[in-house]
Amino acid sequence: MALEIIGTPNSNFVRTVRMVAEEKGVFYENSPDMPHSDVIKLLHPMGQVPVMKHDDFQLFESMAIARYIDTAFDGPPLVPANPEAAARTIQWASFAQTSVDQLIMRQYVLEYLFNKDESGNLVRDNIDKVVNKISKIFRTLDEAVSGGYFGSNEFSMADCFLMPIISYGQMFPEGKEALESGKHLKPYFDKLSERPSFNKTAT
Ligand SMILES: N[C@@H](CCC(=O)N[C@@H](CS)C(=O)NCC(=O)O)C(=O)O
Repeated sequence: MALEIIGTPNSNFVRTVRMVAEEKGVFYENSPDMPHSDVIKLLHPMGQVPVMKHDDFQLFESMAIARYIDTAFDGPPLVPANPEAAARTIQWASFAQTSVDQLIMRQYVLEYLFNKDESGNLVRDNIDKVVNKISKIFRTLDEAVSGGYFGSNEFSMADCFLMPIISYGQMFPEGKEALESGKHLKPYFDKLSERPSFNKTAT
């Protein structure tokens, strides 16, 4: 059976693992189930997406899925072979999956998308509490991509974790300004936005 990536395609983490599959040239199907749907609750203890099936092998957690796709299939490796370079790649991928995702996606983007009052107007309270942290993490990211890619001078799995988050973050004013105020991050974002793996996974 073909690789099946399960989860709504507008999830940044679903996009990450799809980007990994696209970069590897692996054929896959994307089933667009929502978090906490009956299907997902059977496959992930917290009802989160993405989850993956490959024949009778099942996985949850985007890092595990990304590593599986990278190592179980042919195609360009997305984690270098050298132990130090590999650890560095996973360091930045994990940083994106945890700290960057928490701040930019959970505490900023989702607030813009869903925290509305009864009349449908944006409630900014939580956004205003994190704007300084947003600027700071964008500065960290700006420095981290100064070699051309995320923590590296070669494309890697870390870029697959970062790009979907930056893509969402720059849709809103503070994120856009933070992206554009750095020296390296905007050129990085523009360059990687041209990759087929990024375009084919856009929603
Ligand atoms: N650590 C998980 C996080 C996955 C995650 O947060 N997915 C979001 C969609 S982007 C989700 O399912 N949210 C619903 C929830 O957390 O209840 C991973 O890396 O796969």
